[in-house]
Amino acid sequence: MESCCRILVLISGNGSNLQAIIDGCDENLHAEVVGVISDNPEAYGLTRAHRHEIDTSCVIAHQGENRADYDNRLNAAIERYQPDLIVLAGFMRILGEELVTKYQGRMLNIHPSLLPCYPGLNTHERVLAAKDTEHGASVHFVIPALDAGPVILQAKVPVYEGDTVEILAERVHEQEHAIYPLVVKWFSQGRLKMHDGKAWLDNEVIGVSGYAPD
Ligand code: NHR
Ligand code: GAR
Repeated sequence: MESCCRILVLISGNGSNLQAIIDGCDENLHAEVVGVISDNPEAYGLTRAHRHEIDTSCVIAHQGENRADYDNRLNAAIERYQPDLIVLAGFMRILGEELVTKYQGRMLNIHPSLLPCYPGLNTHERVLAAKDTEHGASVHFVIPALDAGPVILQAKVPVYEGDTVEILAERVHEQEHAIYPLVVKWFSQGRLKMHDGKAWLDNEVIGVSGYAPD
């Protein structure tokens, strides 16, 4: 890709994945984080963005506001950045079909489970309750159906007896920080696409469990 990929990151909280992507972009001439939007004005990720002189906006849901009105305000904030890629990084609001469709193929999410297992919230709790021995994270294209878009890359972690939610979450986070910047790099290089409801890397379909080198 000749021109720089303009990346907009949406957060709600700590922003450790945002940090990993900022750090990854520092080493990648193809990509730049041009803005960070948070639905939470207290999100620590906003401080991280400011440290890197990255522009930030907050789009805070009003009490009683319906989802369509929120999405319209979010859409206006997004448009100001003219992004080539939108990265959801711990963004905690479900987005409506119109907004997602507008950016389909240009919107990524990282989800803390081995999708299609455990879509939705509280994944670490559910993995422990089920006594699973394996857990992980998935990067996927966002489609209107929640956590159901085509998976691009997964990382697995073991679950040990005696693990707590905190310990397990930290183990998953470490893997997230490795895989998310890599996927962003692929996209910014023009190697990663979505079509026919599937993810493609270098013109090859990515399998349902994400890219795995032979
Ligand atoms: N929007 C669409 N249309 N599709 C997806 O795949 C999306 C999405 C928005 C966010 C991230 C997702 C995750 O990785 C994500 C994927 C929030 C909720 C949720 O239930 C679920 C999944 C994800 C993000 N949010 C509550 C809501 O009513 C609010 C919860 C809260 O504020 O604590 O929006 O897990
Ligand atoms: C990450 O583990 C991400 O997978 C998860 O929230 C964390 C955000 O951490 N995402 C969701 O649960 C989305 N519903 P971060 O703010 O430090 O990047």
